[in-house]
Amino acid sequence: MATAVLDVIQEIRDVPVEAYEGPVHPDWCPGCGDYGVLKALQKALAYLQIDPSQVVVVSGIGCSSNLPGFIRAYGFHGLHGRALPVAEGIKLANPRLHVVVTGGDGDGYGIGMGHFIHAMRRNLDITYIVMNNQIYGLTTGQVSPTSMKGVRTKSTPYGNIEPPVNPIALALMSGATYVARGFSGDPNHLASLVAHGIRHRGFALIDVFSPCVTYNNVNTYAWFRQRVYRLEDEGHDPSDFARAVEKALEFGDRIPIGLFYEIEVETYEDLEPAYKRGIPVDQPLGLSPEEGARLVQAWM
Ligand SMILES: Cc1ncc(C[n+]2csc(CCOP(=O)(O)OP(=O)(O)O)c2C)c(N)n1
Repeated sequence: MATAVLDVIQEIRDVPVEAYEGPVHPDWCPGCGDYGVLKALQKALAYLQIDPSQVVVVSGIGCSSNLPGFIRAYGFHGLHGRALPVAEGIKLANPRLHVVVTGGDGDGYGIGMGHFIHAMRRNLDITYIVMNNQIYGLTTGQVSPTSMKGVRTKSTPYGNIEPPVNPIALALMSGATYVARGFSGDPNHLASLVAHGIRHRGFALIDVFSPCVTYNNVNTYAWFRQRVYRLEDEGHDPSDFARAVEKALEFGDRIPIGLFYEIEVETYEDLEPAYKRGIPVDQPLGLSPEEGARLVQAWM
């Protein structure tokens, strides 16, 4: 698996993505790291030849959470921090769909933290991409759960006194079965991590360093370029849990990106007793067509 991530980089580089381009152009700031994440997701879907009608992209609130509006697929733009429970409901109702959740560090590791841990513990077959810019972008630059200690932001003018959350270590400890980190400045590597994450059966976290060029002037592209290195280039074995934990704690002059850990175990869907009767989307609703039409009218 260590080489598999790098193996597809060449193929994914030139894959055409037009089929996944939505009619709305992103309104992110010029240079925002989230453009690279959108492109990486489109490339991953194109590489895997997944039809847009088979994909649901779910989000909460934030600049990054606007992503479902910019990709050609089904989408759900929900409440701040509540993307994962919505995604779990969609996946359980119709496990044939590819469910991808996209959002920010504030959305996922702040207000959505409880959902994050429980989704990983359950191992539903969902791909979660977190655009981690270490700041609240949409609300114009307040400190976030992944902001580094000491940084001055709009809400911490004397320096942040809180230590940051470590999403990679947290994912490993919470039972995520695919744990990776990408960087918007290395887009084909990121696309290949996303493709492997979508193909993985079980909960996949892809935390992405996605620089906010407007409100975070510390963790810039240049800052990351000086520090990041690919785990795959160093022969890291993603089946080695203890080594993955060690790598998760590395954050300083050198910062690893790549696939930290992957394991195949039963998913929540494999174990769900209610599926013995078939999956919900195939079950009759128990309503007459007339009653169904009346309810749809009432909701519109
Ligand atoms: C319940 C609730 N609390 C707070 C907000 C205000 N709010 C909107 S986006 C956001 C943070 C976004 O940060 P992040 O998820 O990191 O996304 P980014 O904009 O940086 O991509 C906050 C606090 C809200 N919309 N709803």
